Amino acid sequence: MFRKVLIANRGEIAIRILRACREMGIGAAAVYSEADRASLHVRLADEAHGIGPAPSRESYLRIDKLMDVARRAGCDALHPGYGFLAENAELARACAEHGVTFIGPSPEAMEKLGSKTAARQLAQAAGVPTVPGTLEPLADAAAAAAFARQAGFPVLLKAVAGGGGKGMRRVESAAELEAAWRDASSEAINAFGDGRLYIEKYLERPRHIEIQVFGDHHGNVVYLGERECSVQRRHQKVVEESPSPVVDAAMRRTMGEAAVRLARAGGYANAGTVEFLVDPQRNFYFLEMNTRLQVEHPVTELVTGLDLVKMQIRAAAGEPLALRQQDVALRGHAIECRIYAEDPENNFFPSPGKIDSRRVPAGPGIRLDDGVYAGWVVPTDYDPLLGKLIAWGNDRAEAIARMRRALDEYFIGGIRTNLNLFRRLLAEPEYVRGEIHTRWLDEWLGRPAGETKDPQEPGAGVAAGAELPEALETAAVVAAALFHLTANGGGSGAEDATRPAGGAASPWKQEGRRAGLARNPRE
Ligand code: MV4
Repeated sequence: MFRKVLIANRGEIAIRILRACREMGIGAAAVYSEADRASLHVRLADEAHGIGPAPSRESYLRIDKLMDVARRAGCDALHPGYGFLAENAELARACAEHGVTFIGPSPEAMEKLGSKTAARQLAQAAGVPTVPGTLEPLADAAAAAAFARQAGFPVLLKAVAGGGGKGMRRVESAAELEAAWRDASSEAINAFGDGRLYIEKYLERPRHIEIQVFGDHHGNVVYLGERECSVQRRHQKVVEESPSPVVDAAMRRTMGEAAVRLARAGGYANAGTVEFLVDPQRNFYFLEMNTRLQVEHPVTELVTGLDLVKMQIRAAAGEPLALRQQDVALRGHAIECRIYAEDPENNFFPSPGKIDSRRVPAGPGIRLDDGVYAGWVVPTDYDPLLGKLIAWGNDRAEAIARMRRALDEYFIGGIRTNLNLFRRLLAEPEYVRGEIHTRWLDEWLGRPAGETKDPQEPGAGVAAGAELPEALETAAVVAAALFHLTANGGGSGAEDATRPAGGAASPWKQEGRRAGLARNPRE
């Protein structure tokens, strides 16, 4: 086993990895940028090493600095977390050159699966269904037009090096193709330094369902159920759950076996995720493979009872998988909410700043993976993910009930967060019925007044940001202001500033709070 792991990341995922190291009796070295000097991952680590200025280009993305810390601190392994360099084959290569074990797949597997067209070829060869489209990069817009004539519109141009929806354009007709080609290609050059495109038939309102796979270095690969990740906004996942409300045992097995075939074909080891689009008839199509531990891994951990980070460390150290496919059993249901320092009432504008107070949820079935503390200033330099709230229940209804209960316990003061969005979302009948798809959240957020329900007041809600009658709005603002003064010592500007300690606000106060904040976003 390793002596000391270098944790090449920050925030909640650095802490998650640190916790696994502690439980395994392995040392851990943290790294930090100048913006993270006082961050929780640094405070919790056995040792921490500065790696440069705040911008990630000058710190968390510097392979040379990471290798220097690994050497100085005597680390024999490196965990990249997610984001930053997690899917960078050059980091995996540098680790190998420096005698440091990279906790993840080989650089070859990462490169093969990083090219979307190469991954599609691999999937096709492994008998994994793919969206109808090209398996090779297209030569030009004319080649795209030829495919579209055959397959019919709409089609989707995608970047070969893509991910996260960048370099992607939906095309409705032949007339739009030239311009869409230029837009997608230049966006891909800017984002990835690679302007090559391929094309697929456009699937309308698919679900996004992904399979967790795990391989060791002895040829064993298993699948660990699926995650339903359809609730997204602008390609950012917002809520994830396992199992998916639409996947039954037979479908899980078919998708799981397909995902394992792809992982085997790619020579894949360690934790990976195979993403699928699923149409309303429940046909599934391979989308892409993520060669890292994912943000939403806790929902899989809670339903499988496994510790994916410990499994990653053991597999990287050469240990064979401790379980076979028939040993994998799913129990209950888990849901994750990504808690962001952003303001849903103000176009999801990032809201960094000082967390002046905080009360965290706990109790049966609740897990909180976060990386913050009261008194800490959320830096502006990075993704404003504060942490993840995860609820487990014996079934989906219990998981939802626990999540709603935990959200009502949760208080973060001093900054805006998206907590209130989750309070509304988890009470939305369509969400509760599992009737979701990849455009659902955008459509739900755009619905006019009266069509989304207040969490505390079923059937009678007014949408956030909705117009109240003028007199009622004035009354609501006054009520909110009074509540600030009497219950909250003057108010702090937090989205939750009017929330009383120990319980949910009344529907009236909730409405007043929303109306007041919507009118005076920075008060
Ligand atoms: C698609 C699609 C519909 N049809 N491909 C978005 C991110 C990128 N990785 C793939 N994406 C999509 N590919 C075809 N042929 C719809 C999306 C898509 C999407 C996929 C997963 C999760 C959220 C999404 C939101 C919008 C569009």
